[in-house]
Amino acid sequence: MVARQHVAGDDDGSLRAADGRRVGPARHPLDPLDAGEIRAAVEILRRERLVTPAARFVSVSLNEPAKDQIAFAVPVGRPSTDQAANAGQSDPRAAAVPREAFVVLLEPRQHATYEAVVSLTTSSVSSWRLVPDVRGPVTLAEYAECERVTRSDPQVRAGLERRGLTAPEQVLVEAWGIGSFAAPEDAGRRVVWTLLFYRERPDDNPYAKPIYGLHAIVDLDEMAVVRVEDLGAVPLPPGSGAYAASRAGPLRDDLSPLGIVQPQGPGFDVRGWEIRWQRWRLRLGFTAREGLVLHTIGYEDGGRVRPVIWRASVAELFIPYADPRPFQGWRNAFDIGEYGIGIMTNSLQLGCDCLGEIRYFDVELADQNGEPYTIRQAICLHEEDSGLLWKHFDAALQTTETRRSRRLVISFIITAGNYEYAIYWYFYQDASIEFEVKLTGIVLTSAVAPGEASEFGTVVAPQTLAAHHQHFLSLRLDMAVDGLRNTVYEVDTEAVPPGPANPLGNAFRPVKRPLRRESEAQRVIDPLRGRHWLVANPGHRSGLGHEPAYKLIPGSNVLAFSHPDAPVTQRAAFATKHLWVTPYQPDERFPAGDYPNQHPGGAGLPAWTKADRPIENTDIVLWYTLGAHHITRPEDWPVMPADRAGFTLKPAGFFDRNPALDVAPSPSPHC
Ligand SMILES: [Cu+2]
Repeated sequence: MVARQHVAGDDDGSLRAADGRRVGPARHPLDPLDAGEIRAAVEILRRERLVTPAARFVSVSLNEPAKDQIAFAVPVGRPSTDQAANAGQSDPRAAAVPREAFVVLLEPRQHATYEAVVSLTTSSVSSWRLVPDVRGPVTLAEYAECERVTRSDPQVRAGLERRGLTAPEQVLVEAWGIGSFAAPEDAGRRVVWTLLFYRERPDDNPYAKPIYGLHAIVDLDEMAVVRVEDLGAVPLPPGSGAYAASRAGPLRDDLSPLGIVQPQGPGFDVRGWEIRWQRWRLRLGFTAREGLVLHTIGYEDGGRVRPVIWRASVAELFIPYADPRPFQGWRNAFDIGEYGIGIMTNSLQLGCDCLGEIRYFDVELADQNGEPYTIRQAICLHEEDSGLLWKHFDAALQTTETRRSRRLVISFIITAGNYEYAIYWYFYQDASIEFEVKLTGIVLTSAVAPGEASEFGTVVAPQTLAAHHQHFLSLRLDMAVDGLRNTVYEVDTEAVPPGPANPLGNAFRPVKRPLRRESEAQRVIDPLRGRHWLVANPGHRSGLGHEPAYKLIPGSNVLAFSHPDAPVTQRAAFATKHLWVTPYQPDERFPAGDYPNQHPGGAGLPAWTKADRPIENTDIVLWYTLGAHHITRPEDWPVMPADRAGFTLKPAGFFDRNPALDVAPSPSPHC
């Protein structure tokens, strides 16, 4: 994005420099806020004296307009210049949509969290409210300050000295959400607890030297250590855990060069935040909390764009650990609700994270002071060869028809403390969509005595225990298959009992059952029945008479092992089911509630679905829980090879034939 100054108050929503000169086209209503808009929103709040100088901004992001103010993308046949697409001129309503910022901020002296909606169009505050009884998430600046105050705390220093560690500046301090484990006397505070690690050399892997048993409880509002707990020392493990190329030992030199060349450039077309590739049309967004957001995903068919998904994002990322020992049992993280994965997003490097003809998107976020900053190359867009698309060899004719598959990849990567999550959305030529997360980085460790082992983790290096754990991603899929009114069916395959209708015993058939109310739509996978879920539009029929649908096909998945009554399960109830369906409500965005930090549980999906609302033939949201099970391995150390988990959305009755029949053969003379 180009830095532009936005003067709020332009009646047409266009961008103008301070002298009134138009400097760019009006933005599409779903475009993320740019630096000028972030600055303007914060200035308006300060001008209205709603914010004290001590305020800490959690996020300043687009307040997304209502659905009836947005249209899906324009079909390719219609003339559309960059400016027209950006301005939303193809959609006459778009230019009139007000630009609004949604602001979450903390007032630490009041121990308060506030939410504001600021109109950038009218340069005024549209709403302002104190959010009662919540503890706002941890900001990046607070995370860094927490390290500083913990390192300089006399009790922490005494604990380090008892362990023979005399260089507190070499201690890595991780601030962890305390969940519902805060001591009663701290119940009113906004607190985190800490895990400490030690860098013997500046380029060491700190997770190789976990400092056992020394934990600080830090009040983030006061930014002070409240208390320090010392369970007694366990010696630091001896290894360095080094993994950098300079320290990993001799490197292989046996890889021959592999280049990805697109001499005529990539096959996608980017207009502002809109992407067109093959028949896919969609828009990108980005928030401090969710990172990448996909908007208005549609597929062009017969000269019109058929909606598939209104909005898709990862709405929570929850990691429970298995080790029950004191403090180790506190380890669990809600990386989205307690921190935000947008703010953890990496700047990607060409040729490293993605390969080929890459188009990167910079994103702009607000820091704790409300100042805009840029994460350069935060989102990566590129094409990949993905093997075989379809093939048949006709033996009689001695002819072969083969098509290679190409996919569009939209990705971003976050670093959440020790761990990396690389998040990929793949769009295919057969109109299917795949979601994949690659888990890499460093497993979380604790020190054990020489020779000690544990059934709750794996010894991955001498005296280094990597606890078993799980990762649960909650995908919020606001579906719009051929329109907003959709019904979800669960489809199991059942064997027909042998008898007159099945004399040979071979018969099986899918059994399709509509999920009519929220209570019926809290489901788990059943791979042995081939269970999948269809999101169908009952108001339409395909040429063959089918309700057009997309089916959600689970990949490998798992449920949480924590006890149903465990405090951590209460806080992450969404992870007790793989599929939830709710009727669309604009304020139902996060499955563990808006403010999971220090929340006792019950918010989000379990609270909303108590109403048992009807979900048939209406605007619905699918929540898919994707669990990655991680029994740690020695091979995960000192940095783990990427593990994968995902799921697929495939058209089912959406088309009347293979939608990739029109893909041309590869230009190779042999095809
Ligand atoms: Cu893991």
